[in-house]
Amino acid sequence: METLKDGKESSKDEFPKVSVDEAYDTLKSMRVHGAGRIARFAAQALRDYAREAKGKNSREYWATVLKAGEKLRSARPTAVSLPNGVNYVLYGGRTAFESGASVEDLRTAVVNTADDFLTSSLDAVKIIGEIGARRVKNGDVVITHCNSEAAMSILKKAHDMGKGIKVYCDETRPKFQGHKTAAALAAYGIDTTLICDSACRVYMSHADRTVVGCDAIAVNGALVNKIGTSQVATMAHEARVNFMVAAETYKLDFKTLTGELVDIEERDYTEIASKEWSGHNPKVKFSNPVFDVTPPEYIDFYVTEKGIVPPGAVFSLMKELYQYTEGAQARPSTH
Ligand code: RUB
Repeated sequence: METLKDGKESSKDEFPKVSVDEAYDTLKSMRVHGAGRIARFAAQALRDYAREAKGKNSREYWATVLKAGEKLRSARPTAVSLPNGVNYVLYGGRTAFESGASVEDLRTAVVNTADDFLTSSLDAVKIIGEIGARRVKNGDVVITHCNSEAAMSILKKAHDMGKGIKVYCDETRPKFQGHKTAAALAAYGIDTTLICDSACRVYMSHADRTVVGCDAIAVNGALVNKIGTSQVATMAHEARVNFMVAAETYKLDFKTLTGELVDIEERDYTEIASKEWSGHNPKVKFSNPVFDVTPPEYIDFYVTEKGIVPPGAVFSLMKELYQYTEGAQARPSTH
């Protein structure tokens, strides 16, 4: 455990130690979810694997670490934080491997790079809270969607600043992550109301702003986030309500620079209706895409740990960060 500057306990061991296979299953079944958390969970699992992995020589050791990274990276397809986090950890090892490091030096390089990622990811959430909260006004009514630690960081900081905000959380079907958000914000002392997804438009007319998290940012400034985000954004746009997105820079999806699209995860239908669902008629088909794309026109700005970024500036930010993290993907840029 480490103590951060504000005295709060942070951690390079945020999660229980698990094997790579267990980590993969945990990610796939969403027992750990949320883009930032899955990145840290995978980075921690990879670090713990690298700490104990064996190899007769550097080449053999490095091959097993790469294989573990590949498995973790493949657990969920949409949140780019997962491959970006894993790639960042591997980048530390690869630099050492290419310079002819011994197994022990390679191990140290991977472990240190993972710890660097874990610390800076948590720092980024805190900085986003501080920057974003300045944009929240006294007495604001805010709508949020799903369960985002970065979005909640903004809301909690605004509350700490005495802004007297009121938050509406929608349920976020099918997995109801909005319930978690509502419970966490209410426990923090924020005036919180849980609404069902279909009530969002009713409350949008009374809202001052919308704050959501992010799984991936495309080069054109579009946002990929939990299914339903684009509906909320469309309503905010229609009602002329400010739409802000909390996003660490390791949510930038660099593959979109070369025209690749972000994969949208499709999950099992039982998340929508159980097999025992009383109305189930075998002729009914199900579809369960769990992320959607919000066009840049509906987004006022991203709040990153580097500052406020309008959707139109995403390309420049990608170019700037890609230069110094070439081959490593982005990492939180707090230090
Ligand atoms: C969670 C989700 C969150 C983003 C951002 O989806 O869409 O809004 O991941 O979260 P899931 P954070 O529950 O399917 O992982 O700000 O915590 O990174």
